[in-house]
Amino acid sequence: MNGNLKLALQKKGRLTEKSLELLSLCGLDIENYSERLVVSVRNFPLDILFLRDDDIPEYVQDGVADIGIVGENVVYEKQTGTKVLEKLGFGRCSLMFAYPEKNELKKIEDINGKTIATTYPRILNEYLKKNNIKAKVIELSGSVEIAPSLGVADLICDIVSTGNTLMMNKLKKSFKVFESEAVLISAEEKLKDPKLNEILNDLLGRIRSVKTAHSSKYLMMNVPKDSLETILEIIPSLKSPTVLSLAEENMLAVHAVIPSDKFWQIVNDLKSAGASGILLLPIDNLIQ
Ligand code: PRT
Ligand code: ZN
Repeated sequence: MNGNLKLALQKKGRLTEKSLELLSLCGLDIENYSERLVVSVRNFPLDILFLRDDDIPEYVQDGVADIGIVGENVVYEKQTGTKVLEKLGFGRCSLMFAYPEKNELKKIEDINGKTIATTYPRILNEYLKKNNIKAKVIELSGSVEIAPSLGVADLICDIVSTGNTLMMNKLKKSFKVFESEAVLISAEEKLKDPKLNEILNDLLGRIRSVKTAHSSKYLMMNVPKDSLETILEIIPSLKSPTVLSLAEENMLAVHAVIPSDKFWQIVNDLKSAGASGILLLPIDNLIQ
């Protein structure tokens, strides 16, 4: 016990790189981790444990790690009782039904009496029960997409992101069972050890600031003084915009933090209202 907070991450897989990137954006200086089980962070009281993603909820629940980063699909399938502290915005995917192209699946009731192959039997069974559907569930440990062509199942229930795997296996996607993204989990909402809880809150604050910064941009522009009111009405600002005077007397500079996805919706309105020299800049961190 060195007093550090212990974070479990996927050792090698789809979530590894994005998780490390998030920590690095949080200002954490992580030593070269290749092939090591535990790595310390140089400038933050955190030890990172590299594990298989399927084991992370259990290790967190048992206290081997205090917190973990894992897909919601794994959290809900394992049902270890861990709590989701924060959604992290990467590793997005859906658990979906898919069936051979030559067949039809128009309504969810058409699944009645069918055989479904999946690696997520718990989430699937819960969904079937909720929708009052009786079907046979076959649990496989991988390569679910080949089950229909092998004659093992009528349809599958699997994770889909781009849909390429389904296409290559001549399967059509159908109803969505569950949507997932990477999440930060812990055994309890608040850690028992107050020191560890303080470190966790520091980390959570940084993660939230990185998330807000990534979904925001810094907007700068020059506006004629008499259009200021119209311009301020157009800007979907997170906080009150900054208005600065310029050397040119009848012009002002307006600066605001806006949600990134709103920019292209408002840019024409800004121009029509007389804004010029419009600049949109990325933000590294945004502490609110
Ligand atoms: O070795 P370890 O057990 O740690 O890793 P793993 O192989 O079990 O998991 P990994 O690295 O494949 O995925 C980790 C997590 O990433 C998952 O639990 C999901 O939360 C998330 N994720 C995001 C995905 C996908 N996208 C994804 N596309 N997990 C799996 N897939 C697979 C899917 O199972 C299917 O085989 O990719 C295929 C479909 O992809 P598309 O793009 O062709 O639709
Ligand atoms: Zn796994």
